[in-house]
Amino acid sequence: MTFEEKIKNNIRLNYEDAIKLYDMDLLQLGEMASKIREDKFGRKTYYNVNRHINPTNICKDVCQFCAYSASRKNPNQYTMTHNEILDTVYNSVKNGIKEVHIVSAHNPNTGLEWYLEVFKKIKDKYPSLHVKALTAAEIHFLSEEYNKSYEEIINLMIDYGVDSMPGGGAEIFDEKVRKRVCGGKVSSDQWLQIHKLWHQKGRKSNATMLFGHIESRENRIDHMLRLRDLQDITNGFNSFIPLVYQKENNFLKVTDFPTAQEILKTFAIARIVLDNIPSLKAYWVTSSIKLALVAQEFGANDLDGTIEKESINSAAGAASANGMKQTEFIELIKNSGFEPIQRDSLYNELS
Ligand code: V47
Repeated sequence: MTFEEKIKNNIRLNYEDAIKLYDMDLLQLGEMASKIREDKFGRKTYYNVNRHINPTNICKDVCQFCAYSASRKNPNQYTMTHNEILDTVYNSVKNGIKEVHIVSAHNPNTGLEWYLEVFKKIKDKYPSLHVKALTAAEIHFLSEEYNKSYEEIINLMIDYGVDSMPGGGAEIFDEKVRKRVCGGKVSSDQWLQIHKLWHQKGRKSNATMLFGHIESRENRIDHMLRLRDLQDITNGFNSFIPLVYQKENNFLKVTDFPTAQEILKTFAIARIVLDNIPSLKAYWVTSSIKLALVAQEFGANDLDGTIEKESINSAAGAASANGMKQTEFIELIKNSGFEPIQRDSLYNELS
């Protein structure tokens, strides 16, 4: 049976099938992925009006790919006060944001309350603003640092007003590669366990995959299948986000970077293999906006959002420091032949 026949007959692709997809012609693969995308979303492409805030870059972990974290000797280290964070949120709310996406480094100096209380302060002032915050890597760090179980941290997040969890910290699940790129932080099993617990509370999250560094195609498929297995149990992931590795200012020695063709194949394969995660996000920050627009023809139905300011990937070379204007976003999606739809954080259509 061909891949097309398997997909048509709702027969899931297994690991061996999925690896073989990489050998297919790009356009043929794109056609298969596009068909699935069009059946689910037509020509609609979702985006969100959001703001990213990264309140501290002081980190007790050292991930080899990370250009954002500052060691304590780094003169550029910073930790925002709650008032500074609230001022940022205030200015962004005036600009119409519907979501604030708050992700920090693993700072052992602030205390647990600094991490959590700010969510309550934001929610008290802006009850309808969606707070997407704390990656599984941060939850693991807080759990170890403050001697609390994952469930205790998750219950606190809910009490303090976190609405959904971002997908960061997943990196690549293969244990050998993970050890080389981010040994010491949350393990793959722990990352999955934390999202499972979050989903069991009736909450939604996203899942990322950092690719284009030292991982293999096999590692990417393995990563997707571990997510697919968890999604079968919880149905809690809203979107899958392949993050393209940015090479500047970090410790990882990478010599071979993925071609645009390899990136687009990875998007298309994710759309085909991850049959149970509804949205595929082309995060324009790491793929570049041009490739993100092309990725719409390879299965992507979501381009994330306006962001306003971005520190993690821009530190590693991405052209995202100042976000994107909503009008520009809309024009770009329209001009690429798709229908821009503003969504909320849970994928309800707004306009
Ligand atoms: O976890 C760090 C990645 C992630 C680099 O859930 C890098 O909606 C590329 O998770 N090159 C944080 N990537 C960003 C993230 C995210 C972004 C947008 C939307 C959502 C969502 C989540 O950034 C980290 C890490 O995997 N990252 N360094 C780098 N050099």
